[in-house]
Amino acid sequence: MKKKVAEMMNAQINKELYSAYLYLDFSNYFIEKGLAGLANWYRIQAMEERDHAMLFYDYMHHNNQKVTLEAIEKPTRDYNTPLEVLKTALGHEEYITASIDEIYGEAMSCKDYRSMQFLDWFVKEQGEEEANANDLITKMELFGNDPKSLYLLDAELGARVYTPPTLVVD
Ligand code: OFO
Repeated sequence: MKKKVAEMMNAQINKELYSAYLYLDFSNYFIEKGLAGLANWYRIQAMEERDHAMLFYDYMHHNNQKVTLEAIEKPTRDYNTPLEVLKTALGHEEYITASIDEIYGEAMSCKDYRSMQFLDWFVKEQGEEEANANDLITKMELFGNDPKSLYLLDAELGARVYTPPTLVVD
């Protein structure tokens, strides 16, 4: 693996762990607001982000690359409503998509086909992440101002269960 690709993947481990930390704090926020379903949804999202970090971690080690774990930034609560949380999530996913695309571009420019194949899963995953974030915003805009509808939406999100990633590094 080329040095620059390895450096970008190492940085991505930190970004994915930050995603997990950010979403855990979203879960924390929703517990405080009495919205246990949204709290559940983001707690599971945090678990998925930890999985994403571990996929990069495993891929690096499987390719004899040194992994350096950096400090994880503190999430800042710069939102005041559930809808603002969901919009923050979408903005964050767009940032992660751009980051994955940058690594992909670097791998492509140095003909690192193995890394491109590994990253293909993340390219698809980011499409799903952004679609989910947009879907939640739409639902919150439609139903968030009506307490009964919000209760039902929260119940729907409370049914989400954790599933491990379909990608395996071996
Ligand atoms: Fe790792 O996909 Fe969200 O951030």
